[in-house]
Amino acid sequence: MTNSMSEIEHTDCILITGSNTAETHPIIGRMVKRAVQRNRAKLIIVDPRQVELTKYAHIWLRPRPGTDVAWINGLMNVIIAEELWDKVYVQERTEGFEAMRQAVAPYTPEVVSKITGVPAEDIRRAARMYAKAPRAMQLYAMGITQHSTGTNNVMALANLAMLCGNVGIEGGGVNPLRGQGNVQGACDMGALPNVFPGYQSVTDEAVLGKFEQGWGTGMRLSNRLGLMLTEMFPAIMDGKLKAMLIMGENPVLSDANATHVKEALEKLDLLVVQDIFFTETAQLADVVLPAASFAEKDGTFTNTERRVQRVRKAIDPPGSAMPDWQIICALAERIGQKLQERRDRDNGRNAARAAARPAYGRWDYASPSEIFDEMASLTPSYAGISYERLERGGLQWPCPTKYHPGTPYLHKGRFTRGKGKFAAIEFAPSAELPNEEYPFYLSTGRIRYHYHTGTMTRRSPGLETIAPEERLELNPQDAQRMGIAEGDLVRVTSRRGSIEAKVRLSERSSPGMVFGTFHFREVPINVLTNNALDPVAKIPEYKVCAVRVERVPTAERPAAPERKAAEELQPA
Ligand SMILES: Nc1nc2c(c(=O)[nH]1)N[C@H]1C(S)=C(S)[C@@H](COP(=O)(O)OP(=O)(O)OC[C@H]3O[C@@H](n4cnc5c(=O)[nH]c(N)nc54)[C@H](O)[C@@H]3O)O[C@H]1N2
Ligand SMILES: Nc1nc2c(c(=O)[nH]1)N[C@H]1C(S)=C(S)[C@@H](COP(=O)(O)OP(=O)(O)OC[C@H]3O[C@@H](n4cnc5c(=O)[nH]c(N)nc54)[C@H](O)[C@@H]3O)O[C@H]1N2
Ligand SMILES: [Mo]
Repeated sequence: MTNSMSEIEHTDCILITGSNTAETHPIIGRMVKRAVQRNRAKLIIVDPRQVELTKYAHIWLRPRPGTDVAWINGLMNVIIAEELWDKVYVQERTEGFEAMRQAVAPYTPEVVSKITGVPAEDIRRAARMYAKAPRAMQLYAMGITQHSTGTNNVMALANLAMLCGNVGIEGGGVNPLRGQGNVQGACDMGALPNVFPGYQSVTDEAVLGKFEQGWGTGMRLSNRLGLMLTEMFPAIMDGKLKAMLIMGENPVLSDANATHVKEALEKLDLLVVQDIFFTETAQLADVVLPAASFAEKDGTFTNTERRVQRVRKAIDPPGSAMPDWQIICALAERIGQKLQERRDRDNGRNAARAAARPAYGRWDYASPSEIFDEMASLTPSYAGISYERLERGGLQWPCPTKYHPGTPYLHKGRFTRGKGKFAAIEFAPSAELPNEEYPFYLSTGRIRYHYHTGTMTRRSPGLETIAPEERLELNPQDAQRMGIAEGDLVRVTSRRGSIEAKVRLSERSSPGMVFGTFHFREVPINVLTNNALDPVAKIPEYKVCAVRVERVPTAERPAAPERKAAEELQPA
């Protein structure tokens, strides 16, 4: 997030799009409810699904999935036409306005209405409400990013925020709600194919030199860009990638076009999986490394508002499980020894003598806090943070020095890059649209009671009692037309595969759309999803693909073993 969570309760207008906030970020969802009820903030929701927070919204726009650039450009079109934009801010703090103005000129409310299905007058109302608010905050999540146009969707939102002077102020901002507890921290630490910790580029010679020295590598570090996760599966199929270490991911259930993913993983020469449970992905592994869970180790998590917080070990890990950092160090040490032996052999030297020397950096850390200190010494945005300081509470980066209080919101006074840059963005349709053969939109996501592939939440008897099985959400109009009743079994088929699940009839999904989750291994919905990628972020189009829905006749139905398993799990 550019801004902080607490600012939600100190703003005049909140625009939420592509985020089922009340279910997926319940704490932030509560803050939004309070902002509306107690502080009279205006709430605009833009979502194809009738999410819980629409009950609190002043305006709810319901666009067709995958049409975000169109409505966002439409809002800007109105704001410019009605002279509601922040001219001083645009003049002083931004560049590229003219090109953006030209790009949004064709997106009149009437044109946008045709693309999105949202009434033109609603586009005007939303534009006025957002632009007239002294401070307006945007919250978004996967409904914006998980598209083949995800990067453009985000840039369009940034355009809108800058047009109204809402970046770099308290109670404003463009705020992606990060998903996992520590996904922000993982990115900050360089768990990306192109950067070191703190987003320092691997192609920058000065940066490379700094890390070689700081880590004591004794060799040049590679300046080559790695692959994104979604690029790895095709690379395996092409024979370019032979071995993989998967740590804390279950791609067999979570990645788009799952059949293809499984095929790729089976083709690897070596697959190592490091997880706290024996997952569907671990079942394909040559070696499984048991890891300790969050409650069984020390460390830090960096949350969605860039706040670094301590996590403290509460219980011992079971069996031979170890904290991830110890597993990584142990692996690295052995790999370093092997590399050194090979190098010495090539150089004709004595391998035994060589093995005694520390090679390829040091891996003998005594504690996570020692690792943190080394990282902070090489990472300007974390430089002022230490475990000692974190004892007194979390700190928000950038925190460049020991006495710096941390940064609640970014781009204050000036943008990190200097001037805020408008981009001219054109609407483009999703990679796959419904047609006669596949007439429905499939949208996928989450429910409140389960987490992702269910490795953890489906082991909780309480949650299993509330949500024991997948229920595909179908609009009652469609159901009636097709003779489908609540609880009926349907077969859903896309160009990539087919699954069977029971339906729940609900107005939450609009006619022509079905919604399902990826929480249940019995209904692996990613067999259906499209692995078309955004060209920049390489994120797959989880939120739009075309499917066919058919009722499965009773005679064809198998006994439902999953149902039984769920019942066995229920507490007596
Ligand atoms: N209970 C629970 N909470 C979670 C998780 C979980 O598994 N379970 N996972 C966590 C993680 S890692 C993440 S990333 C977050 C995800 O949090 P969210 O992104 O809120 O979760 P999703 O269910 O993917 O919902 C996306 C929303 O986008 C909407 N949407 C779909 N298509 C479009 C579109 O084309 N345009 C727009 N504007 N909206 C669209 C959907 O209707 C839905 O309301 O949740 C986190 N929180
Ligand atoms: N159809 C569809 N697919 C999606 C999405 C969608 O909206 N629709 N959303 C996507 C998104 S946003 C996300 S974030 C991904 C999530 O996809 P994944 O990350 O693959 O899903 P998880 O089930 O969270 O898997 C995390 C794994 O980490 C393990 N684990 C937990 N704690 C630890 C630990 O401390 N150490 C180790 N080593 N392992 C641990 C868990 O047991 C689990 O197996 O799914 C993506 N897939
Ligand atoms: Mo996520």
